[in-house]
Amino acid sequence: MNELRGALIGCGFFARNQMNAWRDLPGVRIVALCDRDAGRLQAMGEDFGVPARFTDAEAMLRETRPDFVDIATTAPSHRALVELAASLGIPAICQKPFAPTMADARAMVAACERAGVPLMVHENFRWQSPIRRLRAVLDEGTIGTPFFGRVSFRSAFDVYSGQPYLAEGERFIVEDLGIHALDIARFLFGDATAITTRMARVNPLIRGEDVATMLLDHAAGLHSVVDCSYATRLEEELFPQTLVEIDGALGSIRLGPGYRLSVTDAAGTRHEDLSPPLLAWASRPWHNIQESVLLIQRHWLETLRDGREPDTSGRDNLQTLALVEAAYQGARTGLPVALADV
Ligand code: NAD
Ligand code: 89V
Repeated sequence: MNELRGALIGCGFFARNQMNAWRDLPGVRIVALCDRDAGRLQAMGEDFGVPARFTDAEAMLRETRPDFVDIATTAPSHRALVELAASLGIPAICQKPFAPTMADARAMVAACERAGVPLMVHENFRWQSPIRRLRAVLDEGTIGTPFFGRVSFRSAFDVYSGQPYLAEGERFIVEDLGIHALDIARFLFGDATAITTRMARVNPLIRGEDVATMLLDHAAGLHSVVDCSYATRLEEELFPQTLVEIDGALGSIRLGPGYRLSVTDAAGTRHEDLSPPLLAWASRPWHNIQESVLLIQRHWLETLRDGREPDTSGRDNLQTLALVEAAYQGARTGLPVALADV
């Protein structure tokens, strides 16, 4: 198996997880790094032993010609960097949120399709092992046809100290975190046809909304509620656990606090402990997300080698991003928004 040579753009807060995961995965090596911030670039280069360092992405890609590029910058830079990769014929992974607007996202997908290069969005929450197991149990079919779902993320964890930009944007929780929960809803219940949204800002120190409640109509006929909050103080802080409820005609599934799965069907109720492993480089409470980074990056390597479209391809992610856009549109008017109109 030929070793794949990757390059990383963006040496910030989250990229360390991506670098650790690349180091764990066989058959791949990050051969070059890029960041506009020389200090961050140097720190990442030294910590991960990567001597090829650039402050200009185009120079890095032209000089090193990697097999793929991993874009770990924030959303405003994504379109230019993905289009750059496409223009050089280099397959790209792009962090979420894929783009600030649907127009940008569609242009990025079109650019990669024209160039014939694979494009995956690093939409990793559906790759969390408890969510994978939940989907497998749902697929067993013993709860019958699902008629209701809930994907819930409620916390008061201080996300602002590690990611200060989260407090500054006009949009916050739906664009940053709700996007993951909406993607999980799509992963479990299929695409949505309409969304109705209510938003609020509870924390006076931030600019955007930190609470959102969304009702989704799914094409498959069921409804789901996707709710998220960074203003919810609980007896037990659950960050970053996503809780899930699914009711079917013959039973129900719950993914509860502490990664506890309960399945009730004709055979009675059974439980599973779905606690994710603590990888050698991971730290609580982030270990659930950190494991999903490893799993999505492994998926990328497999799809790149096999010439398959990744599950969270740019094309697929347009549906998740459309839900985000529709949520903001609907929160302004109070009315349901049809996804076909986004
Ligand atoms: P950050 O601001 O800490 O890091 C981004 C880095 O990119 C900075 O060092 C910046 O200098 C660099 N950069 C920006 N534009 C550049 C360009 N054109 N060329 C070179 N370098 C450039 O941000 P972060 O917190 O690491 O977040 C990065 C992305 O990861 C965001 O989109 C965020 O939403 C996402 N994120 C995802 C998860 C997840 O679980 N998938 C978790 C946290 C953050
Ligand atoms: O996963 C994320 O996208 C992060 C956080 C968990 C803080 O919302 O930004």
